[in-house]
Amino acid sequence: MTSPIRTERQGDVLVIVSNNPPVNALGAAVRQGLEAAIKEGVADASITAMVIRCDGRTFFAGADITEFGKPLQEPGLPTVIDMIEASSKPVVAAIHGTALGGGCEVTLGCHYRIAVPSAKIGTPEVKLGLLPGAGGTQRIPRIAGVKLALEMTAIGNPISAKAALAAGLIDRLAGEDSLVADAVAFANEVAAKRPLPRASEGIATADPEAVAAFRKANARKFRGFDAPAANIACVEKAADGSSFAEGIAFERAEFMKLMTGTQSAAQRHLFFAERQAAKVDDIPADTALRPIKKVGVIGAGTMGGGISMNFLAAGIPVTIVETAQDALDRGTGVIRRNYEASAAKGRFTTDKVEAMMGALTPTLDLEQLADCDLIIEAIYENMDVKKELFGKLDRIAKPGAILASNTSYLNIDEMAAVTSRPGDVIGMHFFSPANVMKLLEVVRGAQTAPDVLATVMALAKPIGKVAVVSGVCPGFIGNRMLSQRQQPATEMLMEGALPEQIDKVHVDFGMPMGPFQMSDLAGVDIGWHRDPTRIESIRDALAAEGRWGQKKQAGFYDYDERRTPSPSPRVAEIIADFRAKAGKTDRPIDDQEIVERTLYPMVNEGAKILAEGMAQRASDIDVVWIYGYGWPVYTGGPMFWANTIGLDTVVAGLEKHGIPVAPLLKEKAAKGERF
Ligand code: T1G
Repeated sequence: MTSPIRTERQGDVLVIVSNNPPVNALGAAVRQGLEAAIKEGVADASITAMVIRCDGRTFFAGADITEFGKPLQEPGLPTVIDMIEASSKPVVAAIHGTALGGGCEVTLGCHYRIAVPSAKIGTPEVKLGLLPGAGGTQRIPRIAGVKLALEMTAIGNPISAKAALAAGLIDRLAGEDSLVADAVAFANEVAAKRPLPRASEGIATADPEAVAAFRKANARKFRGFDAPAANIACVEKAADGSSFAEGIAFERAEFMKLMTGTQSAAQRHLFFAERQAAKVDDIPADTALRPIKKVGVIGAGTMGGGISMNFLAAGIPVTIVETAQDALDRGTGVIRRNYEASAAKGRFTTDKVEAMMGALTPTLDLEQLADCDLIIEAIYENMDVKKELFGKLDRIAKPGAILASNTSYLNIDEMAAVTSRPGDVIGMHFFSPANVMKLLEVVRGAQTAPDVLATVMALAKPIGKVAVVSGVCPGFIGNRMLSQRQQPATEMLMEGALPEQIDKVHVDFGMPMGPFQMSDLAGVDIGWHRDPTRIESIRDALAAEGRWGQKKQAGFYDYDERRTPSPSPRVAEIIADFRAKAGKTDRPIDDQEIVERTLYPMVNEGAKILAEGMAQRASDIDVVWIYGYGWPVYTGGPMFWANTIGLDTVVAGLEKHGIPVAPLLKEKAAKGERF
């Protein structure tokens, strides 16, 4: 097997090059190759310095995540990095792309670091439920201080080369197109310099105020996660006067605790699930895509506006259509205000805001969509109105234009059937707020053409979305499973539970909110028959009293002016009333029962969705729930979570409450299989 590592001589400098596409992951062969190359450089008397660089789009993007959970093949990364640092000759890291995780740690083992201005370095291990386990938590604080080390390790976002230079994490910037030459020149420059700067010999100054402030500022973000606290503890260890070796031993112990835990397994599952979701099994990866240079959006309401913002931010001009001038002005006004708010937070420059607004063409004339490559309708949910619109679009849109609906549950095939081009019709279900939520459910109609599906799937990343393919069924993947949670939750109100108890179980589980808080957010009056005299459910009773949710500061909860929910004595009365009228006597309902009757049915529905082929794979369902509904990342999504607790446990819980078990779930549980 050819080693992914080769060496080249440039004068007295040994250039060690990694070529391990796609991202130079530090797999076993790379580590073995690095070890051999360093040994070669140290042993060869004619070599005065070494440079480590990578071919392809990026410097080492970290340890090879596919090796995790498997027996370690020596040498481990810490060994290689210690060898680099111990080298008697200077080693320069030449960085381009993203030096992440173990890749960043390799640079910290080097004596000098040079990077192109576009490079980024970071330690995102916490996003995999881990920590930098090859010395990063001990070397970063010694070079850049505790404050930055906390940000880099416990939050995990990469920093720019410029910021790294300012922090001392890199020594100089190279020309964007002259990295190798500049690195070799740098190596020659420092070849004779001694002593060699070794990060492990540095001192990190304790900063307990910064640690306390950091913990406080991120408490909400870190809720439920194990890894952030472990990262913070390691950084503290680096600055509490312990020796480097003691710090490394502590780091290793914390790393292994996380590596063998369920959270990291779940977060690593999500890493690959997200990338897998982008692939459509029965469509070749090299399918030619349709060019999307101009997009039309119909409806300038909350969804239409948010959808437009995604394309404008990606540099794709948008024509937005409304039926009335005031609605159009209101819609474009919201778009500008949202962008200005983001600019105020430093997300966009004002020039960028003006450029995006400049690329937005508001119109009342549907005909103006005739030259669009993709047209997305985001009008209100009424099938007749949508079918009429698709009939018009069929006449207006140019040949080859993709016609998409943002419906959250209506039948895409019915819309396609009113056109002469059903192959060009597809669902693009964005989640509100559409310019923020990452999930895009791409609904594949019975006749959706492969290149149409491939084109829309490929569009997701440039517009900042994670796309998942769904078949045509009521509620697609996400809402279909969501509906399985609401019914049993309402039943338990009739049996003795209260909204705040049920919601607390979901929030403690890690969901952003429970079923009743969500109803109040969406609106208790959604789907209500509007007849206050007809009280057939608790929901009817609330709606009849005007308790329509947050917007009315009263729903299943009472809300203060800052929309903080509090349990409502009036709602407790209404529920008790209802139980009495229904002849129900309430009984104690414990939290486990709530989990079994509200979360297990979602897994059950997921199994049906899989069996019907409405989702390509179980991991897609996990991606939907994590990016669309805030399912806790550290459980990996509903299907992975079910695997973790055991499918037999889920089946037993469902059967205990008389809930019919999906055949696929029953079968897998019986065979001891996983999704
Ligand atoms: N290991 C294995 N495969 C990886 C990988 C990795 N580290 N990174 C990416 N891939 C695969 C990915 O699955 C995909 O495969 C292809 O590469 C392209 O990736 C000891 C413990 C670098 C910013 O967390 O963030 O080091 O789908 O689609 O959008 O302390 O990949 O094509 O088959 O994402 O251009 C820490 C993870 C590891 C960085 C590029 N490192 N990677 O993004 O491409 S833990 C990370 C990324 C660690 C040490 C610890 C991104 C990227 P496929 P892609 P991209």
